[in-house]
Amino acid sequence: MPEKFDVIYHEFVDESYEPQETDLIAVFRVTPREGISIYDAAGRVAAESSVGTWTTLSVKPSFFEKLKAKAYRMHDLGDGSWLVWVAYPLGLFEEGSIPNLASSVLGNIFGMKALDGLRVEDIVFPREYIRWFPGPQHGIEGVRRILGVDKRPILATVPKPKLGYTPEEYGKVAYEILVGGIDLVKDDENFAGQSFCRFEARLREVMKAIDRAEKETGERKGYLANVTATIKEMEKRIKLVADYGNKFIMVDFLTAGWAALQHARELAEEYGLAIHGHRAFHAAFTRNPRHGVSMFVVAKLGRLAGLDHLHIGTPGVGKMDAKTAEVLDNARVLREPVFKPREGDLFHLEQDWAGLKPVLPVASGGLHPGNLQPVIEKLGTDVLLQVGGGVLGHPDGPRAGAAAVRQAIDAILEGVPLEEYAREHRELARALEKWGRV
Ligand code: CAP
Ligand code: MG
Repeated sequence: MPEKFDVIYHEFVDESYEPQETDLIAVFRVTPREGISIYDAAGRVAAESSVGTWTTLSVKPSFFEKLKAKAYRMHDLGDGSWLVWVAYPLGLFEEGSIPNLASSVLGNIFGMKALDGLRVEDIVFPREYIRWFPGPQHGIEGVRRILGVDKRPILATVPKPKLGYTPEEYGKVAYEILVGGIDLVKDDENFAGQSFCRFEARLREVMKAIDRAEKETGERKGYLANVTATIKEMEKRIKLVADYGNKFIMVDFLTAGWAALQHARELAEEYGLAIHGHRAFHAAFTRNPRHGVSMFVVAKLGRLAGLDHLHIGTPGVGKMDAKTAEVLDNARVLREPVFKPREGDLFHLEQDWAGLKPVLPVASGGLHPGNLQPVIEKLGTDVLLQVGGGVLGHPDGPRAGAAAVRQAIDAILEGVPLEEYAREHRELARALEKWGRV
């Protein structure tokens, strides 16, 4: 590497730098390529994600010095990778735009030749940055208020199979689920407005089901209607949801994009809707511990952008790959007013949310009445439990499946062992017979 080249990048490393209160801090896990020092690697990350480029330049704009990011701390993880802390001056970022932040800090740097791997573990937002964002409109309390559910976990079901229902069939199954005791029917992520089940026709049928189920049960019910689509279509769908009197929308925000989510959040404000955040696509970049972006960062951006619910995985059980400690950190960063890292956790920093409302964490993926207990024990009751196959797969049908989930919740909250409760509750007994318990 020519010396001059290195010097350019070293300008972006300053171990004596004390981060300012207004700086945005990112924590990277950096795996330098063989022959590249950690200084060179860290400097490249800070440079390319702020104002630097690969060569010296013959021009110097007036804000250049002020906008430089600084890699100010490096820690050897002893496995060829390092943690690197980079401070970004606030002036680097446009007000209120997650796409702009992502283009800098979650941008070109992942592809740099000098690195074998780069993972963004945390981004800490200063108060001044948070002020530019609305955060959740309803938050946990607001969602509980909409549904009239005080303390227990909120329950949702995705009718399975994922696709194939006509609007009428979907309405029928939605009714069974709701009347059986579930609070929310949730669309699957790839259920949009396909030819066999157009969005408005489905919405109409689900709203009829909600109406009937509310009258029969005396409980409030809702529909996590998947409005994810092209922007204009999404706008139409959000308005339709509000016109039909439903209080929720679902946005698959990583496939739709941050701008789509932020736009949905603006419309949700107008119509008073709560937003359910589904995260399909996340594992493409959250799963590799050496490269990509952590779910922790996605969760933080989700809170900033204003999700009311967000999928975070299932601790220790279920069908998706998830590390319990990470799931719990994700839940804490969504719910707590100030996130504090666990003892010895170097990957995360403290985050004061400056008053943004908390987001309801969603545990989903392979849940059934027999494995809800450890989820509640680990995540508590301020959680949304989504049970899809675990309701629709009940041997006696979706209504019995929904009842079994509700019975399992009652038993867990009353502290009664599931087997004992199942003696008096046939639906739960049949579910445990099929899936067992953990
Ligand atoms: C769950 C689900 C969710 C996953 C996604 C599914 O259904 O609807 O999309 O939970 O994972 O299609 O698999 P089941 P995550 O209840 O039938 O498993 O929540 O981890 O983002
Ligand atoms: Mg799904």
